[in-house]
Amino acid sequence: AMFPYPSGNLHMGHVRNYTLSDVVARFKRAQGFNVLNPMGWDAFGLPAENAAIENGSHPDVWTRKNIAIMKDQLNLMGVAIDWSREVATCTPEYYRHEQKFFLDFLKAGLAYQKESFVNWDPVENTVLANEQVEDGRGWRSGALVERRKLKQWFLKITHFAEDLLQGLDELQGWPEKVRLMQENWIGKSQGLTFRFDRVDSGEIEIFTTRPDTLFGASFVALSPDHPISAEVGAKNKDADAFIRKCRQMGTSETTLEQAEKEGFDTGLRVKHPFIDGKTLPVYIANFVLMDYGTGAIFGCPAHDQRDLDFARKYNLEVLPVVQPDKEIILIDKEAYTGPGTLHNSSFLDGLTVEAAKKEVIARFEKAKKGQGTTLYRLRDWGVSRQRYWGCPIPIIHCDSCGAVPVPEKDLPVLLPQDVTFDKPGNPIANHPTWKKTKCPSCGKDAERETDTFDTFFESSWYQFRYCDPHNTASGFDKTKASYWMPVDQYIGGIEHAVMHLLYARFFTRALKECGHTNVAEPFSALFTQGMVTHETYKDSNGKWLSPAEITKTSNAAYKTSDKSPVTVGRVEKMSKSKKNGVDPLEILGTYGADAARLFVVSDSPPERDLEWSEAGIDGAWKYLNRLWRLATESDFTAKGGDVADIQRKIHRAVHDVTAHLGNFHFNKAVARLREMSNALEDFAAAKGDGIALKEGVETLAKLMNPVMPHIAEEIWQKLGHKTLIAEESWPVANPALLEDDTVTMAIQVNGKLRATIQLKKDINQKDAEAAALAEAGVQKAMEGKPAKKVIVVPNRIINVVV
Ligand code: ANZ
Ligand code: ZN
Repeated sequence: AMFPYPSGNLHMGHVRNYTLSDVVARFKRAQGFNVLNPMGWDAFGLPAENAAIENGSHPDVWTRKNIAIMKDQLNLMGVAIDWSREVATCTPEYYRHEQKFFLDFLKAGLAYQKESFVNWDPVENTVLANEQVEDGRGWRSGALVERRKLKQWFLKITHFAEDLLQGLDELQGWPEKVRLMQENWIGKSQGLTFRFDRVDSGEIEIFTTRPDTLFGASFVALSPDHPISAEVGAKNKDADAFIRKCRQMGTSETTLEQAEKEGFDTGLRVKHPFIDGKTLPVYIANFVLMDYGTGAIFGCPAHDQRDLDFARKYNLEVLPVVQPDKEIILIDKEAYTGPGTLHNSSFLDGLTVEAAKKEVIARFEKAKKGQGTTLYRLRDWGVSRQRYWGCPIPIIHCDSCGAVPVPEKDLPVLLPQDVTFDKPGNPIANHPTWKKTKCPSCGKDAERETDTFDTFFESSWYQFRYCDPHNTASGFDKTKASYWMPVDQYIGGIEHAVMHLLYARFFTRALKECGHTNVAEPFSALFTQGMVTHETYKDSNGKWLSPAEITKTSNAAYKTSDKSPVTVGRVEKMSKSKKNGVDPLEILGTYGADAARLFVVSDSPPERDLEWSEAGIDGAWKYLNRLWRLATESDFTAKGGDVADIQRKIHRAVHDVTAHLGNFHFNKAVARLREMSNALEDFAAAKGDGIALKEGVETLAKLMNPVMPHIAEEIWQKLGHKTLIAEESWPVANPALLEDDTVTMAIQVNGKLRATIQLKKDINQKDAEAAALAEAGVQKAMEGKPAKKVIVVPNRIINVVV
């Protein structure tokens, strides 16, 4: 399971996640697999620092306290975790190894420093990765992100762009949706890079994926951060003001995508490469990114929506050059981006889009003015954060030698404990002495890097650490890691589809390239569970109320304290802001862990959202009580009677529950358990054979154990066993008992259907004949005459001739 951030309390999402993983672990273990079900703490990060700022607790103390609490809660849930392998990423025992990995990455050219524009979160006072910017806002603070230029450390995830993309094909155990999201994030594009000649002098290099549309080009646009934009800005105050305005936006693509398209006409012009005498205006445009392609584009408004919006705004030419089939299309407010045939395009006329792309690329390559190019949208991973509660980046800055790696013998670079949070900015940078040191290379006074790693750094390799958690030499032993890895089944939230899961895939490749592992992919199968949701409630003033504050009757809801009316709102993901969360601790206290576990797996398929309800958890609890009564109040001494039917039911249940658990159809598995226990209850009520009944209840206990381990264990004891059910092996269905052993046979008298009859399968001729002749309907049709002949078609028809 994805390890939690130690916020201080488990929430229902955790309960669901860790129940699912525990069911898998217990089920596979019973089936005889060697199962590693570890747990750890993604323990660095901002909330600890915010708590320090708010209430003066040290992040270290706060985090450790939270870990202790949440560990207790996980144990209350009965999650079967191997705590001897517990990992907390904020400990030097853990993070020292990633400092070493980082130095190895540096040596291998997989880590580097560069000055770049970053997303600056003005509330959290830190840099955010593009992935951490949502709709132009910081993913945690919600503050509008600004663009700033800073020197940052980067990991070269782009080095593996193609491999990360190709590798997705092999991840057949991942949801299609997640693979698609990663594919889009990597964003491979094939196109052409070429240079326009400027009318004055010099060139502008652009990247396009649609070289076929070049005859429809009506402008060229530069990124505000393009060097030519800077040149223009240096001479022109208005241009400069426009560039500054653009910088107020973040760097993420979605921000740029959503902003209104704006431009500034530089007055420069370029020559059209294929049309003598034609020139195009050059704009600075807010929607052109500097770090994609060349930071400059040509716009073809007829076939690109952004370009069209831009052209309409600045009255630029809109010239269609691609038409679908034979129709002539008119471009008004919508660009045509589909396939078709070229026209208005000189030597391209009549070619398909694909053929025209090839032709244009060939011409540029021949003229040595451009070349076919493959681009990836994926950017290198900026890992520097200006925060305290993270792993120190093991670098020393020297005026003479530059950025010098901390020598391995000096690792770990420990986080200072004695920091204060009273000033804005980074507490380590504010520390009076910590950063002062000597250059390892020349011995002169130097300063430590005060940035810490993005916390996704820690979560990129913890799965390796679980394989060898106490290794002090190298983070983990290669052979031990190869024994367990890749993770056979990873379970967590869909919100990690891109960031964490892509970083971890990259990190594995980087570790491999540096010789730390032979493992190629970290997670061979991934399951993403749905959210836990709940109704929302508001009082008469529109204030959110928690489920605990209200009372619901069958047709109304009111506030428990003063009986005032309550509006019942939509079912939404449990959240603090809407107060619609339910505290797992309260549930565990009231209903017990098994009821909670049972409810979270039984109510809906694990990949779907689960709506939490009082009625649901109550139903689960009632069912547990029934199971308990079945196991403890049944008469196991009754003797005799037919046991074939109940045995068949038991074995079919074994078969189906096994299949459902194996396919993550946990809700269906629970439904089958219910059918099975119903059958056993009926059998007990009918005073069925005690030995068969007991066998049935024992089998039921084993089947329910992955979901309801506490009650299963207790029942096992009550049935007289001295062993643990957790150590029992999984029941195996007897194939002979899975088949129906009766058949329905039709009986005809002189060719007419007179009766149907249930008979034992493969019954012998004589018995079939006797049974048929004893049927009332048959006797009536025979009118007292003797049978001349009886023909039995085995398992199908009995023909009586009179
Ligand atoms: C001309 C053109 C005509 C384009 C047309 C599209 C349609 P993907 O698929 O995302 O790679 N582009 C190139 N560099 C850019 C940058 N730095 N910032 C913003 N836009 C950029 O898209 C590539 C297309 O996005 C390129 O193809 C370019 O516009 C634009 F009918 O060139 B196209
Ligand atoms: Zn030096």
